Amino acid sequence: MSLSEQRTRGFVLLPRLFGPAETAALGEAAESVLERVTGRALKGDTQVTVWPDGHRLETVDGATVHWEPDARPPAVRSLSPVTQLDPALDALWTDERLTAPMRRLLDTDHLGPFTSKLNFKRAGVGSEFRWHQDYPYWYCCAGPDARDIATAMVFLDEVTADNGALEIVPGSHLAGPAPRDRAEPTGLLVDASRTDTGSAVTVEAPVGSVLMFPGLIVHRSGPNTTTRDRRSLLLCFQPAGRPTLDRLPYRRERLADLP
Ligand SMILES: O=C(O)CCC(=O)C(=O)O
Repeated sequence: MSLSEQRTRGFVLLPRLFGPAETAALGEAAESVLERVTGRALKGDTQVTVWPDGHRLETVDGATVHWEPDARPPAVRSLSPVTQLDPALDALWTDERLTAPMRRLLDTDHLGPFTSKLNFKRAGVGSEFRWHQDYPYWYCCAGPDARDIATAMVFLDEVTADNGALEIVPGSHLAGPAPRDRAEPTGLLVDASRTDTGSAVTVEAPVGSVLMFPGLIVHRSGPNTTTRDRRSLLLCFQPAGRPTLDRLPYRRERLADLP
């Protein structure tokens, strides 16, 4: 695909960018980081936040555990930021296999980190993530610089439609911020009744593949209804020299700037 076709479509899938042994090692690092952080959380060593949608977040030493809302026993939905907790994860920020295509996507010569996240999407309990753009989340913190943030999603397990593959609306980033669902408590999700998602594609991929997409692209993922986890590591890049997410205050009032 040419660069201009890629820019029009908005996302790029790089199948099997990481080999099986390397991906397995990243998966082990992810589980070990999770065990360490949740061990501290279970001792009550945390700062708890409950989001307007009822989701519970607990922060331990700067890493936030986002619990699955309805899982019994409790299961972790995501952990963020994470790369600072393990050298193998941290090394990915400068891995040319990621940075070369990301420089092209962001059209910049020098990249820096914005934030990182592990999404666990566990077998049977990983829940839906409704239609959204990442942009409003980033905009509340980074303001207009949020336009220059894009994500590399490294799949630590095979991704299929029934274990929660991403559905993406090609080209939706070109329309800018999409109308948000004002009836939804966080105010961050897309109003799917006012946004055309009819051309969405489901991105299935083998283990070790990487999906890259800009913050303005409209996407969702369904629940994991299988017996297989669908874990992923997300690295959000931006042009070098800008502050990382953890250094920026969350200013919800900025949502008033967006449709
Ligand atoms: O991992 C998923 O299922 C959803 C990922 C996503 O959309 C996000 O983190 O913005």
